[in-house]
Amino acid sequence: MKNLIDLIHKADSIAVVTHTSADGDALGSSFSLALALDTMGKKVTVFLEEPVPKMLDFLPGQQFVSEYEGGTYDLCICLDTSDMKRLGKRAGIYSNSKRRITIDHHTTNNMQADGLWIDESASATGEMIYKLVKALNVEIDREIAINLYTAIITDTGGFRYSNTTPESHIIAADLLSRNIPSVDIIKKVFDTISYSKMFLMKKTFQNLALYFDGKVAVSHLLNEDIKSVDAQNDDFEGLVNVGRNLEGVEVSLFLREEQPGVFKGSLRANEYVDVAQIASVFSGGGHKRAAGFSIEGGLDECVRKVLTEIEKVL
Ligand SMILES: [Mn+2]
Repeated sequence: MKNLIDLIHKADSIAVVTHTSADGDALGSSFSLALALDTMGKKVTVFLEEPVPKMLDFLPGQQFVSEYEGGTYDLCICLDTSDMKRLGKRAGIYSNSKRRITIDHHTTNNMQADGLWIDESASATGEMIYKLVKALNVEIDREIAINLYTAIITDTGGFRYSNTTPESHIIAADLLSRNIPSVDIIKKVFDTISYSKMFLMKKTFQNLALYFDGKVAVSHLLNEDIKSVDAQNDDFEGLVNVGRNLEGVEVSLFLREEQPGVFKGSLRANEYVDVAQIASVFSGGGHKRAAGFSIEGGLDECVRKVLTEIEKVL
């Protein structure tokens, strides 16, 4: 922490980056940190790969988002990102900056940094940013609190996932005391469903299949289905839980065909399977009970390859 604070104090211009397909933790962490750094008088810019998804458009701090137009930053802070590949087109902003900080809670982080802070026990990167902002002596105002609360509820699934700790609740309680519209945030993040998401959910249910005595659920979306609606990135959020929530299921696999023959795989486990280990076979990563990877080939072939790896650890 002392090293991170030194690096931040020494920097004037600071870039903040996070992973592609940024979710509530990625964006909430980025905007809350940007707001805090701005309060400290830093020149802060947030670089994103995609526009902020509609379900997260209420997050304060979006005025710091900008297009990258070249230049080198004193410091680049990378959040919630385990691998350079996940920075997409913005990898150069990080690698070319004078100093680099990575703050993350993924178990399989392999980023290079001058200041590296990995805390696998944190439910969300937002929990770590909460501690950092406090350590920087910046007041956690309502705008910062909205971002951090969104980060924590996103990554804990509303305090439902096994990564939820007493500390998640203690931090959330402190954030709630700052007069944030928590009911509206929860409704927006978890309950409001776009038309395209409802269509993709219907397809996900239709395609659900069970293996290994019902311990493994597999579903998929084909590229043609995805293209038939104007699907946004957040429309895919949580579809892997359709299989995960079925009684008796330990592992849920969800494959989405991003381009013909190229699938993005999501894995979830309920109690005992380490899916990060399975994802790593396909050069992916993540957490013990939630991981992701990419795989190329036909649908049946991809399903078979992943099932083979799941069977080994079941
Ligand atoms: Mn996260």
